[in-house]
Amino acid sequence: MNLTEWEIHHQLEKLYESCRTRPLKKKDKYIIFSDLHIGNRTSRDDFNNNGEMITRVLAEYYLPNGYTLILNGDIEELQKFSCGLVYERWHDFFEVVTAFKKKKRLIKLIGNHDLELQVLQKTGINEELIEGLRFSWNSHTIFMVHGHQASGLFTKYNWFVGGILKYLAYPLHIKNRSAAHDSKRKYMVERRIYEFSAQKGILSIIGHTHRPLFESHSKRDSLRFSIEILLQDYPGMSKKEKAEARISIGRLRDELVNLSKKERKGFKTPSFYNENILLPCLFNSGCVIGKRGMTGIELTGEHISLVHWFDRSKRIKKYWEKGPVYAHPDSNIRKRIINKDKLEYIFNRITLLSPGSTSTP
Ligand SMILES: [Mn+2]
Repeated sequence: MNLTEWEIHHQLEKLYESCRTRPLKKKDKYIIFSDLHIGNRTSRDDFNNNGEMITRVLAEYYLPNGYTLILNGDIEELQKFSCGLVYERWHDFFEVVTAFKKKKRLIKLIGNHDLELQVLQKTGINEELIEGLRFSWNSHTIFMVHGHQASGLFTKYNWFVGGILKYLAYPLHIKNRSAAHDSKRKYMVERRIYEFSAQKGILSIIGHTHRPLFESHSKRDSLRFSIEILLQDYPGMSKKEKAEARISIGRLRDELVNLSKKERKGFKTPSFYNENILLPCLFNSGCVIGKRGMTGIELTGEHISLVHWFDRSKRIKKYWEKGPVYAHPDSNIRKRIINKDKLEYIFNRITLLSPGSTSTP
């Protein structure tokens, strides 16, 4: 049995009201990763894809560059593996997380796959485990939550589902049918948190669905949007700008064509918000277990960016390296910025485009 829409909304509201608020200051720097699903380091462990890369990126890039690490849920995969094994096998990763904690630069949120941690003895990196977090930025709010709280089924029966997965499904090698694999449920979670955020005029950052979202746009929408803007600006560009724009348009077009091919094979990435005006209030950091790298969100007092880290020695798309890319020293590790915008611009749009804006001074 599922929760009703009203119950889910009420649950989000309660969580929103109860969580701590911290100011987001101009010089602050946060990196948000979610959905690591860390396992036992065997072939059945999804974290194997990028586990070594994220360990290095955190230790050599985000830690020395002064970022605070936000782990937004589904960090330890406790529906499939035991806690002790996860920490033991990925000791090197948790050591880096502990280094952030020692500098008081770690925030860890709960997800549905690591929900067990709530009842286990909270020590080390889980000492201050939280369910939600609010940032105040000028007079605005950024709300952070894993996202399973908006999925009726998982909230009420997570223990049951977890038990089944670990003790029954996993030994029989039944594929994990969690929200990430069920596009309809994905859509519902995103839509509910979108509506919740739009109604409140806040910006929300979630994980859980493994689908990176920037300003409520899926990858397909973002690509179309970027092409459209470049085409509009094209006539007024200088010769040099036109040459650069042609390269960018070509790259975006390739990516869009590729996405369409994938969709025809059955991977639907729907543009699901049937609204005339889409508010840029929903962001999703994606996940760390992708075959072609990991995505995360960088948040500073001025900007928000969706970033993609990948290993260029692995099978990657050729055009990914054509744009501005950060090359991590002495490695094949690369970072590209998928989207970036000013917080001020985003909040202006959220405020001015929301239905209630005409009545507030
Ligand atoms: Mn999840």
